[in-house]
Amino acid sequence: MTAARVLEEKLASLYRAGGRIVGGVYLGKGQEAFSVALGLQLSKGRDIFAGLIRDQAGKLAFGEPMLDATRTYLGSALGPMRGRDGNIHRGRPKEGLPAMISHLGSMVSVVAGMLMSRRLQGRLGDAVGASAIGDGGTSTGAFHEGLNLAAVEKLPLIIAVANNQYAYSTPNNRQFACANLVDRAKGYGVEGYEVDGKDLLACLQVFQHAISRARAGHGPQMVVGSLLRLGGHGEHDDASYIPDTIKHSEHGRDCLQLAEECALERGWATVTELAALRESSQKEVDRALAQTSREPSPDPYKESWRALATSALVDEEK
Ligand SMILES: Cc1ncc(C[n+]2csc(CCOP(=O)(O)OP(=O)(O)O)c2C)c(N)n1
Ligand SMILES: [Mg+2]
Repeated sequence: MTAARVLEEKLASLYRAGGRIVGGVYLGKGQEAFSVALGLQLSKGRDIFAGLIRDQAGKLAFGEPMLDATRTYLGSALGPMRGRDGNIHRGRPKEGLPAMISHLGSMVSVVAGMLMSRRLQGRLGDAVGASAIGDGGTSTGAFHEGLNLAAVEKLPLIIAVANNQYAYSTPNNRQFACANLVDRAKGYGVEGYEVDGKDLLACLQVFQHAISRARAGHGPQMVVGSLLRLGGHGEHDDASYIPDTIKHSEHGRDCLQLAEECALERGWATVTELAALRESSQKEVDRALAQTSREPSPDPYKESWRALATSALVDEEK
């Protein structure tokens, strides 16, 4: 969580400084606990994790190298997308990290398809696949079709719904009429859970349970975490439409600060250790950026314009 926060703070300042980052910057501030609790409990090499634009923390926890993020944002030819895809559209399908197509539901059927193909080839084993989604994304056709298919096929799919109260500027009460998004799980015969998405321990527990249910053959599991996006939709957006009453409510509390308070209270870390953690994250981010800055951009005259799946990253899922 700390590494993701420090990295994203740095990406935000590079974006504001101008010139270094082409395209948007979309951050996960306030969503790190929910994201990390999932990414940490999946295992790279066995499971699949389709994180979205607010899942920097979960991706690092899953094992995506920090360089993948800096190289994609800064357009290095040595990055996983060879400097040709912007910001968050990166992945390593062979390692269980499908590249994000869209934030709005398309990854549910991608992960379901990856699980189906492994099953048909007899190599699914006890792997699970996780697909992140936002509150807004749960109203798209892609989400409903993907979830329905996964439920019918009883796929070991975890759907992590980060309900950050807004889809860009549209609040929950203009998005859906059900009492809680978890009701959508019931409608498809899927097991669903609600959790305080700012509470790291609660998130770890609920994802542990959901992942073990999926591994044990109980079909898709939907976890809805409530939290607040502690920033704009992207760094271009000042989020002025979010009222102060919400920002200053329980929803608006910072999950990283809460996790640090929890670690201190329980004696799991000291103030000095937490400061050292921030410092080592800072160094890691600085190293990744310094290395990326020395790397070449893609050369359009020499570039092979074939797709990701034909490069060294050839997808074992095909
Ligand atoms: C078809 C389509 N419409 C609109 C967008 C722009 N867009 C990207 S994310 C987003 C809001 C998504 O809200 P939510 O699912 O709640 O996720 P959050 O951004 O809150 O994490 C919008 C409108 C898009 N990418 N694709
Ligand atoms: Mg949202």
